[in-house]
Amino acid sequence: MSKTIIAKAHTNIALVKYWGKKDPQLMLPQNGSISLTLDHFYTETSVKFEPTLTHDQVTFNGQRLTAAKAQRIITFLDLIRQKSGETNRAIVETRNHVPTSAGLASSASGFAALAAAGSRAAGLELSRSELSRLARRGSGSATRSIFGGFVEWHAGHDDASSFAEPLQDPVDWDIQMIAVVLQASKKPVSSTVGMQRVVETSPYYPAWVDTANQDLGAMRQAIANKDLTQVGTLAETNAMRMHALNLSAKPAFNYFTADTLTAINAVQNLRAHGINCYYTLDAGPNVKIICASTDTAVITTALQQYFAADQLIIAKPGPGISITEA
Ligand code: 2P0
Repeated sequence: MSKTIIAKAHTNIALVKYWGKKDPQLMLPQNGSISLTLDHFYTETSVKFEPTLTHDQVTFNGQRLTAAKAQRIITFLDLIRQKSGETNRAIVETRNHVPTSAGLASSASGFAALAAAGSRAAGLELSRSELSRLARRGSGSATRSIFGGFVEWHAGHDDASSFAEPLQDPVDWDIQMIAVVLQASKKPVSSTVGMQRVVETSPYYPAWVDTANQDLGAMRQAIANKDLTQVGTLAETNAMRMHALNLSAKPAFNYFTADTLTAINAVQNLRAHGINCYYTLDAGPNVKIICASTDTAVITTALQQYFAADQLIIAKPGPGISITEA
């Protein structure tokens, strides 16, 4: 009889970003990336394969999804069926533990949890590294969410060589992120579409790949040295280079809002006043501030000139996936 398996995966924020695929089918990235898994944001997903079903049933935050909305999840379940020989359809219930409408919902924790729960429910016993490869097929950033702490995703050159590994877990030094949660004011370009467009049209793309590869070595060293200044400086520069790709695409696009620039300026101003803090940005308007917990009060006080207290969420390094049987 098929079991119900529950998996929990935390989201991650890239410090050296993934922004472009060299193989969209296998989801192989153009460059490796390094991230920090966060404790505050996670997805819990249960999967059960059920002989009586004629279609996969997907419920997201308590709401049943239409087949069209669940298509990416169904395609991923098909991949699990193909690998395991499981022939039944599945009941999938997934819940994102992020603040309501925070815009931080991430395919990273979602596909990591689905890979872990789905593969186990289908009878596969995958290693963490095999799970990372499987999660990659759902969404690139999910490759990293299998692991806790600082994580590196090796770009690789084929399915077997493109997976993530822990760089440092647990993280036993003082580094955290303050997420500044902002509302998107315009229809965003999806990550998948945006990164493909920059690969195809930005004249700066080769320079991005070169510098991102250099950033990987420097970031590994900064993490090993537990050096917040170096981690933050490298992450901030890398993030802005990624966003510069978007500005240089044809047609150009960007994820910034006026509030994004306000938050960036606030971080720069704090730094000018001696506070060791840095920002990074992903495919949306939210700003994540990299800092030590000892500076939480001074940073949140400064940010509250512009934003409400509940727009500022403090996240610490978080764990890798956990898998349980219901
Ligand atoms: C990252 N992002 O490294 C980068 C930085 C956003 C900016 O990975 O097409 O949802 O599913 O592989 O992983 C977001 O893109 O894209 C992302 P797909 P994904 O975290």
